[in-house]
Amino acid sequence: MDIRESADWIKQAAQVRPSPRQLAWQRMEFYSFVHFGMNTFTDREWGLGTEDPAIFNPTQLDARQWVSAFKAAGMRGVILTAKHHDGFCLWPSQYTDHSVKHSPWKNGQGDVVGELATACREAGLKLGLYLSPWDRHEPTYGDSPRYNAFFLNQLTELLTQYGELFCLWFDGACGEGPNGKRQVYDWEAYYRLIRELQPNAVISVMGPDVRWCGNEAGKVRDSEWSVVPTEMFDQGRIAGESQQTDEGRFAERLEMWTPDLGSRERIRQAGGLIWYPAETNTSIRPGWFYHSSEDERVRSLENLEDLYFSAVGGNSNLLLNLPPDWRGLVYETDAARLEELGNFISSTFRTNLAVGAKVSANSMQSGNPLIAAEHIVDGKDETYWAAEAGVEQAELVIEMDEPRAFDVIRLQELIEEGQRIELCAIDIQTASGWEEIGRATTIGYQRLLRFPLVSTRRVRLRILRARYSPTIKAVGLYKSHG
Ligand code: FUL
Repeated sequence: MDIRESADWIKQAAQVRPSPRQLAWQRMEFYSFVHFGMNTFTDREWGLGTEDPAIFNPTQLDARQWVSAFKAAGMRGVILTAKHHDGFCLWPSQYTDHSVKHSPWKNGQGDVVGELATACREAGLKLGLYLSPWDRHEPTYGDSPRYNAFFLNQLTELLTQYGELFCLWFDGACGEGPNGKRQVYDWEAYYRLIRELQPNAVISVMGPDVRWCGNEAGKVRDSEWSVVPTEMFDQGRIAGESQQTDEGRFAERLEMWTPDLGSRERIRQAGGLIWYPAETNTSIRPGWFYHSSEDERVRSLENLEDLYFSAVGGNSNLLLNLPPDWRGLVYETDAARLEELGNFISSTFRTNLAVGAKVSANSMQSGNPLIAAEHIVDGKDETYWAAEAGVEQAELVIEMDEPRAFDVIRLQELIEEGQRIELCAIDIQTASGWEEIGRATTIGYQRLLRFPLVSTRRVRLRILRARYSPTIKAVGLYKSHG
C-alpha cells in the first residue's frame, strides 16, 4: 500500500521544476540539425580554417526545400551550424572576412542564416543556431580576452538580426589556437548576453538549459531523468572541452555516458539538484556533413521509427541531423525518408483510442479542479491527475465503451510539477484477468511503449514507485500504421 514516508530529500527532488523556456523547448519534441558549410564542399567533417571562401558555392541552395522536408517529418524547428570549427560564417559577419560575403555564392550577397530564418518563419518552424566556440580560422583564437570579445560580437549579430531563436547550441570542442595558446571560453559572458537578447532561448549542451544525452549514436538511457545532480552541468562542460582535439567520427566519441544520472542512490549524494533535460542528437547518415559516399547509408525508415520511439518516447528531445548537399538541397533519399517517417508518426498518433473513457484511481488529490482521474484522457494540456501528497504507489484504470485494438501507449507526467515516476507497469484485462503488457522506469515529459497488437476494454496503469506524489497528464492508446 501507500508508503507515506517520503524522506525530505525525495520530496525536494520531486519539486525540482523546469523553467518556462525549458518547458517550451520540451514541447518541441523533434527538430532538425543542419550541418552545412565549408565541409560540405571539401568533403570533410572538421575543416582546417584555411579553406578559401571561393570554394563555397552551392548551385541551388533552397532553404524552403529544407524546411518543407523537415516539416513533412513532423519536426518543429531547425538548428543550423552558423559557424562550425573551421570558422567559416554562413552569414555576412562584419567581424571576419571568412564568410559567405567573400564567396562566389550570390556574388557575396547571400546569407544562409537569413534565408533559413525566412523559410522557418513562413512555415511556422522555430530557428536555433549552432555557433562553434572553437574557431580554427580566427587569428585571435587562443588570445582569450580578445577572442571572447570577438565571439560575443558574432553572437550579438546572430541574436539580433534573425528574429526569435529557440536555442543556442554550443559544443565543447576546444582546440589549440594558432599561437599555441589555449583559449579559455568566457561562458558566463556568453550566457549573460543570450539571456539579455533572447531571454526565451535555451542554451544547449555547453549550457545550463539542455543536457547532451552523452553520445552521438542516438542511444537513450532506460531512465532519462530531467532532475539530476547540479554537478552534471559543470562536469559536462569540463568533459566537453577536453574531449576533442582530433578529427574523429562521432560514433567513437562516447564519453559522458553514465547510465544512471538520477536514481535515488545517485541524487542522495548530490550537492544540489537541477532541472536539466536530455537532448538526443544524431545524424541520418554516418557523418554530420554531407558526403556523397554516404548516399547509400541513410538510416532506414524502420531505424528512424525506432529512434523516434526511443528518444522522443524516452523523455528526451530528438535533434536529427539532415545535412544538405553541395547543391544546397536536402538529398532526395533523405527527404523521402523524412516524409515516410512523418506519415508514420502522424497516422499513428492521429487517434487516441482512450479519449472519453471512464477512469478511476485509488488515490487522488482533492480540492483542485484541474485534477481528476478522467483528465488523463481529456486531451487537454493543463488538466491532470495527481495522487495524494506523500503517496509513492497508485493505480489508474481506464475503461472504454468497447474493446479497442492498440500497440502503442503514450504516457505523460505533468512536468510543470516535476518528474516523479520511477517505475510503472501497464496491464490489460483479458478473459483470465489482468495481464502485464509493458513496463517502464521513468516517464517524465513522455514515454512511448510499443508491443504486439492487443485488444481490450480495460487498461490499468500501475505506478510502482514514485517520488512524493506522482502525476499523470495524459495516457494515449494508439494503433500504429506503417
Ligand atoms: C561535435 C562537433 O565536433 C561535430 O563536428 C558536430 O558538430 C557535433 C554535433 O558536435 O562536437
